[in-house]
Amino acid sequence: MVITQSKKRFLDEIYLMKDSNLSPFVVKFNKTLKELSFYTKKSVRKLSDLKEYFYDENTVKKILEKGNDPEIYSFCDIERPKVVGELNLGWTQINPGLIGNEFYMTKGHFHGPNEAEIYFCQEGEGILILENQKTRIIHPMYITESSIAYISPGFGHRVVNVGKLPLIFIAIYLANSTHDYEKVKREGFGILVVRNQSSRIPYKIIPNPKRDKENLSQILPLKQ
Ligand code: PAN
Ligand code: ZN
Repeated sequence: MVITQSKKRFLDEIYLMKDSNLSPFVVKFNKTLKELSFYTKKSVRKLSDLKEYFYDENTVKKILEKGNDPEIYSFCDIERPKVVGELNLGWTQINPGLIGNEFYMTKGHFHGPNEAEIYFCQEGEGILILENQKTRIIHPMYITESSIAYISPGFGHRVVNVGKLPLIFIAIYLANSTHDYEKVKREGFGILVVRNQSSRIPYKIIPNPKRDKENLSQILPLKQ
């Protein structure tokens, strides 16, 4: 059965009219368990899940061949019904570490063209990579405790932990939004965030050498 947009909207409105579907709630971040006190889904991403996402494939291979498979990050989500008007709440912890010269990071993804998101950084230090899907312009943002980032619709996003401690952030996004990982898996983002041993600042941003030369992105200066 084909459900048209207007029928879907109508069904969503019916759903939202039922009070029983909309019980408000409060959730707490449990520091000891490193998760939310309540969630509907928890995911752990190890190096083997991110094989194609790190630049240095040889180092990835060597680590896995030795029988090591470090946890890169974990995240819990409170997923609400996929109707217009509902929001999901996500919590992510990225561990500190490096694969070759590249810092631990999330896979990163693109949402649909009309789907914005907000990130709130609770603790740690990181770079939020934002890439405009249309223009491919990269907007790197420095985030740390209390930073709140508005991710406009159409911007792919990845978080890189450049600190020595875990980086923790909250995400608020549309419950009916879509997550596209394939594009990132295929070509990565336009920049890599790598260790910088010759400077006071322990990281630097470099263009992603794997990106097709014709598709090289313009990289804006890091926003503090
Ligand atoms: C976040 C991310 C979370 C994990 O909740 O899903 O940080 O990152 P990846 O999804 O890229 O593996 C979010 O942006 N949700 O839309
Ligand atoms: Zn997202």
